[in-house]
Amino acid sequence: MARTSHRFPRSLPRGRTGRAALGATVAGGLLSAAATAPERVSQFFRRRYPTVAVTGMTGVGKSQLADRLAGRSPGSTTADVGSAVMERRTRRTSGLHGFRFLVVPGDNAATRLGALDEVFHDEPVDGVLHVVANGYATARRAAGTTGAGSATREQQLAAELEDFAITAHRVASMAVRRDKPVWLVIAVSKVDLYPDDIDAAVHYYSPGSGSPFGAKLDELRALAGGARLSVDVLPVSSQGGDRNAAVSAKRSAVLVDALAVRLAQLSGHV
Ligand SMILES: Nc1nc2c(ncn2[C@@H]2O[C@H](COP(=O)(O)OP(=O)(O)O)[C@@H](O)[C@H]2O)c(=O)[nH]1
Ligand SMILES: [Mg+2]
Repeated sequence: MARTSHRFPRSLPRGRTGRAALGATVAGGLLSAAATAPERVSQFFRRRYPTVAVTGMTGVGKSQLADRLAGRSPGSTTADVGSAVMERRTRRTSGLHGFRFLVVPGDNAATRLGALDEVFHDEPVDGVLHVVANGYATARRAAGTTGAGSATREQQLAAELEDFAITAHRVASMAVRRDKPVWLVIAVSKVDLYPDDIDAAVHYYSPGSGSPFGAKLDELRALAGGARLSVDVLPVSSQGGDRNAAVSAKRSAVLVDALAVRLAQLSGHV
């Protein structure tokens, strides 16, 4: 309780007034909301869930993973694959141990820049879940072109790296502005597509691994200051149990749950 109420003022504009004054504003706002509109009260409580930016390039599986983490069955959403608008998902739990996920569009459209500003600057999130797919991002055709997307795995890995460089820069500047550590979880997704190479993939995406991605992470930690940024790397599959799937539905659920547990630990829930 104390923890969540303490962090609440962060989502309000800072700098002009002190924290005590902001606290009073919040309390007053709550009371007047309670008197007028009950639905706004529930909105107030939802806002106290830690917020998590879900980043990563288009086609890596951000939306499906956010759906799973929020307890929705994938496909229950109407969002387009490669959505250009920020998707919002809430993981509700008993007590206040839920999360709010903000899925940043992966395509480099103007909407993406706005979304990045929102989650890393305007209303900085508590943590970042960066999704990668070991080169298995679903290739999408650019609007107006025909034919199947034909990027090779090498090209996809290069694209993931380039995409991460943009996000990493935003994470670094958020970390240096902030008075408490920022956490970053790399979700190595779609492991059902490379079941025998999961360890190698996790290694590739880990700090200190000597890989191109590892080098980017090392750079980010140096820039942010090591103590200000924690990095976790966890494998996950949002899919499983289909007839030819290499990962069972149960195994997929175990991986998604392990990721959720780690997010909860990093948020101080447990
Ligand atoms: N095999 C497999 N496919 C996945 C997984 N997660 C997502 N996908 C597929 O990858 C594509 C992109 O997923 P989506 O969540 O829309 O990616 P986003 O663009 O990052 O939001 C879709 O066709 C999904 O069905 C996964 O864990 N395993
Ligand atoms: Mg999406």
